[in-house]
Amino acid sequence: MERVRKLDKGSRFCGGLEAIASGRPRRDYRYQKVSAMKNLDAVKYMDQPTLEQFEEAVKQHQLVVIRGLGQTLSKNNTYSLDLLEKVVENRWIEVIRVASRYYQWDPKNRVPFARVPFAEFRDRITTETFEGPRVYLQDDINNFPALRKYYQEPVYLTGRQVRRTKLWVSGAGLVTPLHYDSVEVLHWMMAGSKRFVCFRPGLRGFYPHSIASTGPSFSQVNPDFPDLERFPHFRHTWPIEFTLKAGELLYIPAFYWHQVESLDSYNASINFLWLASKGKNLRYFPEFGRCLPFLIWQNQKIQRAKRKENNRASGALERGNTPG
Ligand SMILES: O=C(O)CCC(=O)C(=O)O
Repeated sequence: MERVRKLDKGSRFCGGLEAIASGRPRRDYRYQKVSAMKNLDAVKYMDQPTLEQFEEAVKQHQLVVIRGLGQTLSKNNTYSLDLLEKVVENRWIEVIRVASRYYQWDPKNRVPFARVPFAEFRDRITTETFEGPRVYLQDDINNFPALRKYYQEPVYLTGRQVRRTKLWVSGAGLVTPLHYDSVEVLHWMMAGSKRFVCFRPGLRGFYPHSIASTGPSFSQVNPDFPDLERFPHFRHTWPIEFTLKAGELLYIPAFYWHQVESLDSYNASINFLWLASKGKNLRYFPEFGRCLPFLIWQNQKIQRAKRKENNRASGALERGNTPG
């Protein structure tokens, strides 16, 4: 019997009616010939789970959306541009600057990061057009120490050594290319919403950039418009698509592929990263090995940032101030 089932109208997983209504491309290429049943419980929705219940899901290596916590975590509930402006006080921030909403970069070079004053960033995201050049704030939360007053760390981070916490702020339509992280991620949507297209771990079908490139964990395929002549095996992959709304937290297990589209005119989120267990790294060894040089580079960057932070703090103490 033909096991292939055509995902059609309005399916949560194929960008059907919903996609047509929103003007997004309707996917009708062959990789959508997915067993819909297979994806039915690909995302586990949990209402204010206990830490133990969450741990169980982490063990299952499954995508989890946690609901009902937004109110508890945010201490004022409105993560607006105004609030950020107040917190950042027009300091210089790190953004990526790209030519269009679907961006790729030359894998021989680094991602096009730039430093701009916050006011310039604010100006740009409030005036940029859907298809024109874009900026995306993706910076370490340590550069916004005053923001910590406005949120509480989720209880699900208890007992984990969080390696990095990042703030993400973007305008509508911006798409982070398909990639996987070799760390575990908890992505908390503070304002706006994002469309996630995820795939279970694996290398076949995803055509990641070369191991010698600056993006060995980034796919060359754009799942919204896959070039199946160049990337024929991509048709055998199974997308899991869903929208993460403000107040929700998404657990992305290490090595899961994800492409992320910002949907609202203003989107803000914080993500927390911690190292995957040795067991997971062993289980996904080919994926892990591919991004080892990147991990080492990132670790050095984190250490440098920590040293800078310590120097700043001890400088402040010497001047009789407490660190910010
Ligand atoms: O929000 C985005 O644009 C990308 C987020 C992401 O890749 C992550 O949280 O791991």
